[in-house]
Amino acid sequence: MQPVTLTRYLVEEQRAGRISAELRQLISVVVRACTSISVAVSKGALGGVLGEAGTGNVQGEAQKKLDVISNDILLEANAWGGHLAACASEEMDHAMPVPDEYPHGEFLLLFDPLDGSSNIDVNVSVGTIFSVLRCPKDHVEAPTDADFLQPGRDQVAAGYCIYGPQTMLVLTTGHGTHGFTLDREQGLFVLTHPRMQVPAQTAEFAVNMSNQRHWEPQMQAYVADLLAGRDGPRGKDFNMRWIASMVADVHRILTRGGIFIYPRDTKDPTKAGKLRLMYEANPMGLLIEQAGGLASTGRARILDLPPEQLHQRVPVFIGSREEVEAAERYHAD
Ligand code: P6P
Repeated sequence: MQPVTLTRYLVEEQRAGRISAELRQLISVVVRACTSISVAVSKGALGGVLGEAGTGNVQGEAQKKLDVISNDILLEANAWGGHLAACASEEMDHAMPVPDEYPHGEFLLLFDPLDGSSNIDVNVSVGTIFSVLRCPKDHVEAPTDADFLQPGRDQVAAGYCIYGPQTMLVLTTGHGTHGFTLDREQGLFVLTHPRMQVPAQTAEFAVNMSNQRHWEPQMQAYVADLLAGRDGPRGKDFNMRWIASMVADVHRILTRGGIFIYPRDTKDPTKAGKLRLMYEANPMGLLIEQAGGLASTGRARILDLPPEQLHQRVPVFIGSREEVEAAERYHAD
């Protein structure tokens, strides 16, 4: 049987009435931009794209050259198509409406153009995370940040592209989570992981242990019991992985199970966690839930959170259903 390309998958989803022609076009444009980002990332030192850009972003983080390059690639690719009203990005203070010389469409696009960029210079997997929302009332002439403040359950599509040993796209339009691998020779994505399922149980957790002294007592107790292993209350040994690239850690969890945690901590009491709700936790949460997993703040479902700010942060417990539920029990104070 002929391999199913992303183009064929999207045409068949549209024919089945599960996505519109406009959403199909939007996803195709975003994925083409990710292919360009994959080329830029893979050049590394040969492309003069490593290192700092010498600028900072709204998060107060120093931008890498590839952060800025990836952001520009996504903005340029999505400007003229007529399917978007505006973009919002980790790298931009505020939402950016589509230029007036182009028609405005019914969708809003959010992205972290290059997540995990601290790993770029050491050649560890990084990725692009994206989320698609509808414009309020399906059309907004002058979009603002407020138009993006919709709960994650309202996303019409979400995905990431991971730039690792393989470049892979993992996508959901609300009908399961599916993985596509880039065939570089033909320059197209092939469906290689249909209907991904997160195993309900796991013996592997992902957390940055160096923050342990800053965690809430509930989080301390939960992780202490993981570390106690088979002699402790959990009755089994756990393994730990931390890549410090959310796309890579979540991809491993989608593939073999696990729980990824970035909890609230007291390092900076003004922040509710490190990860951003709108373009990290929400898209990853939809992908994981569509694959049978759970996405929680430890106390509430991430996709139900009513956003208050475009760049707001949120505690994240995401992955294997039964393990996220176990972590929630420790936080059910
Ligand atoms: P830390 C990358 O900067 C990121 O936003 C996520 O991709 C990753 O999971 C996390 O931060 C790593 O944070 O504190 O371990 O460097």
